Amino acid sequence: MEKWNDLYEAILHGNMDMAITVSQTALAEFADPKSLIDNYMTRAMEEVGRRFEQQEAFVPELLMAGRAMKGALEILKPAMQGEVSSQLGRIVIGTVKGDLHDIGKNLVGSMLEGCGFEVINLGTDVSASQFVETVRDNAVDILGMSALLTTTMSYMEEVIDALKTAGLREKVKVIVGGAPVTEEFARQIGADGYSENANAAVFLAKSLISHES
Ligand code: B1M
Repeated sequence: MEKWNDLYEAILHGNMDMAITVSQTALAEFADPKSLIDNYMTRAMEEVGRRFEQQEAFVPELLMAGRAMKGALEILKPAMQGEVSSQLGRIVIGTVKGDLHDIGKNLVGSMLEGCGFEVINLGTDVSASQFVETVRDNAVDILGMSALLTTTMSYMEEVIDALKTAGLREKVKVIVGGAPVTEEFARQIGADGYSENANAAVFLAKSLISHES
């Protein structure tokens, strides 16, 4: 059994108390938070999703797993935020309208924050006008959108169109992500970048900022 397998089991079975306790123990033993997330927590969520697809798990199980994952992330978050010497840029992120999935988006936000970006997190179910107003009023460098549903990912294009209508498209870089989103889809809708996971989102954001200056 791998060392922190209890964390995988806790999230898979939606046991938030156990997920929190194991995360605390792991940090006390100097485990790397990123590897806990990648090797145990995200894998558990993938397994919950697989079971849901196979009708071996249902919405309450998704909810409980999501709650356990969030509880553990709250414990790990402070340990992911290293020394930040300068502000790299300002990013607004949100999950698009109609979509309530926020675990991955929050993970991306925490990693960006930990790596020196100022992050404005608009939450879930974010409309095009909320994105546009936030970009307009806050001198935002990058707009990041997340979608977990095939039915909501198309809304990303509506947000990009709304930015164009507001005359803001050239002022901000747009990045997209989420399980159903692909590099090709990002290109099709006219985004500036796509990333598969939170680590890659940080690299992408840094590279877009450095090309700007
Ligand atoms: Co839902 N759900 N869900 N769900 N859920 C999925 C997405 C699903 C794939 C499950 C399945 O069928 N296998 C399926 C979508 C099918 C599809 O569209 N093709 C699904 C469904 C159908 C639904 C409902 C419709 C179920 C129902 O009610 N009948 C419903 C929809 C509600 C709504 O949004 N309107 C629903 C509801 C829920 C819960 C609320 C119960 C819960 C969410 C809790 C929460 O987020 N607060 C939930 C959960 C937990 C899941 C699964 C199991 C796990 C999602 C997750 O948190 N993953 C999911 C199955 C799966 O994804 N395997 C599923 C862990 C997270 C770390 O990964 O979010 O992918 P992820 O984020 C990654 C990358 O994608 C990327 O980086 C992150 C970190 O590495 N990334 C970005 C994400 N955003 C990014 C943005 C970026 C860059 C990278 O730049 C800006």
